[in-house]
Amino acid sequence: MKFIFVENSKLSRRRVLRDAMTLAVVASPLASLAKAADQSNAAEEVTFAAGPRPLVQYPQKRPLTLVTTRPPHLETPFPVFDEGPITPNDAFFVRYHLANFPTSIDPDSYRLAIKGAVTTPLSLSLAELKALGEPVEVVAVNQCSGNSRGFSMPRVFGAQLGNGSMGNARWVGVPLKTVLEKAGVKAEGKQVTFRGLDKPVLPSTPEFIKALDISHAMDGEPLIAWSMNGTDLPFLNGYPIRLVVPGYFGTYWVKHLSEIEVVDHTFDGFFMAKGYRVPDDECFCVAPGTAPAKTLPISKLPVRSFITSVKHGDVLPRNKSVLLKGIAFDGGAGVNKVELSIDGGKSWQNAKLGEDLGRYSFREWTLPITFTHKGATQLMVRATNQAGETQPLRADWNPGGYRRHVVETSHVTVA
Ligand SMILES: Nc1nc2c(c(=O)[nH]1)N[C@H]1C(S)=C(S)[C@@H](COP(=O)(O)O)O[C@H]1N2
Ligand SMILES: [Mo]
Repeated sequence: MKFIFVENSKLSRRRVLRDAMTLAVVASPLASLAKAADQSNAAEEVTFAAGPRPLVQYPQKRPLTLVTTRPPHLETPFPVFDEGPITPNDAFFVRYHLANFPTSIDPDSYRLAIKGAVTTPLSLSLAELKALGEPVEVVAVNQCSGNSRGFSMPRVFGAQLGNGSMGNARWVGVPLKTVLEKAGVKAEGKQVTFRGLDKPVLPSTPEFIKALDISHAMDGEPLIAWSMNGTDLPFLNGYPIRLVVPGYFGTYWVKHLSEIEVVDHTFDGFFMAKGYRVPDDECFCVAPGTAPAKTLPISKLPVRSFITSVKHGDVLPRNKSVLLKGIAFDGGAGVNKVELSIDGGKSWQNAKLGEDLGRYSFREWTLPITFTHKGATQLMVRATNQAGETQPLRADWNPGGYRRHVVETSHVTVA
């Protein structure tokens, strides 16, 4: 694994990043891990099923769980989600599709282009972008479409992700709408496409370009964000600007955003027309192992919940109150109810919801439980949103292993 660094740096930020990158490669076992990961076959990559996955150290990050090295895909170690509803920047997961991602960016010469079916094409500096209007703020979950894919049965192709390809942060930026209004969208505008600075290594690899319908792009919700939890975006999370699409899967949250184009058709690039598609039916699922007849682009996050205070194999005391704790979230209807079952789903008890940080945020929940029966116990957690949507007891399946949101079960022992 090699990072290419631009040798020309009066900018301290650039130097810091460069040194940090160098440091990471030299001072960590990254090089050998990268090699090991490259040589492993697909089956060995499901290490969370077979044993613990290695932690790796990247710039501006604490050690994160390695999924793939080229391009980097790093997951948040699950215990981080028990620390609070906001995922710290240094623990936030990282996902790239293209190995040629930038390792050095000069904020002073950075430009965001707005082009296509607009009356005034723009090339905005970061200062100009930030001066376009009052900054807005949203706390929102960024979750990879394939989060938890590694638990799909039958197994599906693609990186075998655990549950750590998600995170919740406070994003600040300018509404995409403000930028598009400044450029003036022409009547023929049908979709808006987004691309970042990362490039394919091979010409045959498709570029990472995503699209939103013009109505969504103009509804005031998607942001062009430059701040995450009160500070600049970490480099690997899209510095200096990224798209934030509250309620939508992370695939739309284009990092190192450099080009916005209004197009007069439905964009048919690989990552819209071929990748990130789900069965076009009510459950976005098909019978396990079968292929859907019709698909559509993945969109909103389904309602989901996790127990964070307990992990598989934990031993819990009997006849003593144990405070169970976790998180729940959805695509923006808002979490309404979180229930727990300790008897395999026969009966359910309501948890207490924590502070409401907004309808796109993780919502903490707590529930004190006194276990009275000794032995193997299944803790199940199920959330329901304001729209009445809940989680299935048996996992939905689709060929991409996308949007998993089954009721999670933790196997513990009461002693
Ligand atoms: N430029 C760029 N943006 C991107 C991607 C990418 O490969 N390149 N991957 C997307 C996907 S699929 C996800 S899940 C999120 C992950 O965001 P993160 O790396 O900040 O966690 O970034 C999205 N934005
Ligand atoms: Mo993703």
